[in-house]
Formats: sequence, C-alpha cells, structure tokens
Amino acid sequence: MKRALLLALAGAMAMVITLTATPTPPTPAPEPQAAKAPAAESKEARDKRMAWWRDARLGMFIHWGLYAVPAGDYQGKRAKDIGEWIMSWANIPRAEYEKFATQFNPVKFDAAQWVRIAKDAGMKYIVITSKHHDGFAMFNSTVSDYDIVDRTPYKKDVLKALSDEAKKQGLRFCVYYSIMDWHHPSQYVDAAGKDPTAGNSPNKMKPDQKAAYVTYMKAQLKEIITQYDPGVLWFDGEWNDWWTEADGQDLYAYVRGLKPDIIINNRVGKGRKGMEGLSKTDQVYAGDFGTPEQQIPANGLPGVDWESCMTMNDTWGFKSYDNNWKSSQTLIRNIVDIASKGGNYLLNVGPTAEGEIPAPSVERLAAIGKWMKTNSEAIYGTHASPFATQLAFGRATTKTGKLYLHVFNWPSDGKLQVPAIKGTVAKAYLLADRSKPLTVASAADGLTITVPATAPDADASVIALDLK
Ligand code: JFZ
Repeated sequence: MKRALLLALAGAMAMVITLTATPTPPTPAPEPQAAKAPAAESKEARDKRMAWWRDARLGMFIHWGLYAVPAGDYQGKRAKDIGEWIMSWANIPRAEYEKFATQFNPVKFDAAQWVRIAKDAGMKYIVITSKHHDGFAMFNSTVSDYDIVDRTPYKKDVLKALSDEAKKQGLRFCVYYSIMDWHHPSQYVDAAGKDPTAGNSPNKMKPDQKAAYVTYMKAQLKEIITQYDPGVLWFDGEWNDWWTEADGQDLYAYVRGLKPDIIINNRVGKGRKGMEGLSKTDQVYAGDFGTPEQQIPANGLPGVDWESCMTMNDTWGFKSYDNNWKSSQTLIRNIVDIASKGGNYLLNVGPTAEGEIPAPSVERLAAIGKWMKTNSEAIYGTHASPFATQLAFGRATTKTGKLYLHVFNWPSDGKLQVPAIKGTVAKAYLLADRSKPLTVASAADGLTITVPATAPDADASVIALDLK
C-alpha cells in the first residue's frame, strides 16, 4: 500500500516536472533541424565537394565483421550465399550469433599493412563496414555495447587504427553503415521456419520502436563522423518497406549537417534501381552517387556520378571455401572499362577473423598495382571516352589535352585503327615506353597508329595521345 502510494506520488511529481519544465533543452540540440534538399546546393559547390572522389576512380571495399569467424560454416552447414549473410541463411538466433564476438581476435591485424596494400594497388580510398546487417559495430560505440571494444577479446577499435593510418598514408577513409539491423530489438524476423531473432531480408520493424532506432543510428553515425572523419558515408540495407525516401532525405541532411563536405551514396534513400544501382529519375532522391553492384553499366552516363562495387570472388565477407577468383586481367580491364564510362571501381576484400587479407586478394592487388604504376595517369582524374561507340580494340579515357587508348586486343598487323577525333595529335607514345614516339597517320575517317609487333601489357596497353 505504502509503496504503491509512493509510486503514485512519484508519478504525479514527474508529471508536474514535465508540465512545468521549460521547453528549451539544457544543451543545444545536436541534430541539424532543416532537411537540406540536395537541389539546394549549387553546381559549383557540388563539383567542389565531389572533386576528390571523381579524381580517385579506384577504392578498396572492406567487409569485415563477426561473420569472418564462421567464415561460411555453421554447424556443418555451408551455402552458396555470401559470407556476411550467414546469420540469415543459417538461421542463427541473436543469442547464438553474439557468441562469435568471443572468438573474434584479429591478432594479425596490421592497419599500416592493410592501407599499404590498398595504396600500392593504386587505390585512393577505403570503405570499411562500420556496422553490417548483423548490427555489430566494428568501432567503439557508447550507445551500444555490441561492439568490438566491449565484446571481443581483441578489445581494440580497428576503425580508429585504420582511419589514422589512412590519413597518415594519404588515403581517404570512408565507412559503410547498414540501415537494416538484425540485432537491434526494434527489428525482427517474420518468416516461416525462421527464428524471430535471426537475420532475414526483408526484416520487420516494430512501428513504435522505429523512432528510437533512427535515434540510435544517428547517435552511431555521429560517433563515426566525430571519431573517424569519413570522406564517404556508404549506406546499405535501405530496401525494407519500413524505410522511406523521407527517412532517407532526413538521414542525408543529418549526416551532411554533421560534416557538410561528406559524400553519401544513394542507398541512404529509395532512389536505387535494384542491382543496376543507378538512381531513378522520376523525382530527386537522396544521395550523391549511384551504386551498381557486381556489374558495370553498358554505357557511359554523362553527368551522373556512380561507383561499381564488386567482389574478387563470390563473397563480400570472408568464406574459407570460396575460391572462385576473378583473374587480375579481368579486374584490370574492369578498372579501365569503368573509367572509360566515367565511374569509380570499389573493389572488395574480405579479411579473416585473424585479421589477414586473403592471399589471392593480395596477389591480385599487387598485379593491379603493377599495372597502375605504369598506367595510372590514364585512370586518375580522367573522364569518360569521347567516342560515340565502343572501340573494337578496347577502351578510351580522356583529360584536358590528352586522349588515352587502352588496348585489350593488340593489332596483329601493327596498325591500330582509331575513329576520328577532335583536335590534332602532337605526339603519341606508349605509357610503358614514353621515350619512343609512335607514328600517327591522320585521315578523314580516323587515325592509324603504328605500334610494336607485340603488346607491352597482355592485360591493357595504354597509348597516350597529346592533343593540340
Ligand atoms: C548489399 C549487402 O546485402 C551485401 O552484404 C553487401 O554489403 C553489398 C555490398 O551490398 O547487397 C545487396 C544489396 C541489395 C540487393 C542485393 C544485394 N538487392 O537489392 O537485390
């Protein structure tokens, strides 16, 4: 009786406090108020903000999280599905999945080495999973203890180490963040034969908990931006029906409010056209660039910023038995193909739970680096091919006063036929052998360049034309 009365009194007092408290919060609200519509930014301001990213052309994606512990194996179950989705495809309840944290101890992790591997491959930025669909934070979060510092024997903040190293070695540090969260109590699984706390896509949102979840995401994003200063916020997991374009616009404005010159992908809202990844054009959608996944657009897209993300094998997160590696030739030609269409290439690695980038990935990155060392001037800061149709011999990129011909199919007769170009050629030479000028014959229907009998590079030989 006495206790009930006390509780009632306390309740009444709280009511009074609520009713009489001034509406002004003690500290200024941290969130920006007005949603800044993307259209409000001038073209000049946008070009300035996007400049480093457009010049970069090549970045490293890193999918690293607790899923590296099972590495594609759960209680004898293996699947064709991607490694970072194991919580979903192996139907692992939250309480079971959480236990992987106790086994996550990447003692071989070396931030300086990872950044060096990316840099030597010619990559200009790194995008790492700060939180994937499994909800586990790979950084030190104070709004959640489901993070690497609080839950693993390793106890160290790998995002901090990587962001410091990237800065030191001159690469832009960027983060991936999943909107869908299989661990957060606001979300659950409603699918036949599945544990309600396992992962699933689509997943469900408890309507009365959505606001709290958005607050949670914003708090984590604020931690990420203040602690690691990312150049890009790469959202994902936006496709559930409980996430709307209005939510995307609000989150976009919030993140830009925290760091005005940050770049945000189009998976923050609902503009993305499936795996094709580019944004729909029926209205203005949130996000600065399109995100084709595992594919390259057939043609260049004038005036559109986009980035193709791709795996080197078939998984993003590490799987011990995925050996379906693309050849380094395919990867090099993808870099060229994408640059020739005006896009960026975000190429993935999935490190192990011990903290190592798999050897087949390191080997391919070294081959890319070797090619970039000779040919990167035909990639960085270039624009899409000026030719109306795709070239029979390969691809082209351009920048002021320069045209680069990337030859995949070397002419057997030593004569490279090039369609007519604007401007005249002052000088032609191989990037692999700059000191030897190549003979160019100009005619109304195009150029004939006399080239050595054998290709200097079996993957892609680049001929530079200085134009006047
Ligand atoms: C998403 C993630 O689910 C995946 O784990 C990885 O991080 C990748 C980069 O992004 O993959 C998707 C996203 C959307 C679709 C398919 C895969 N989709 O809409 O079909």
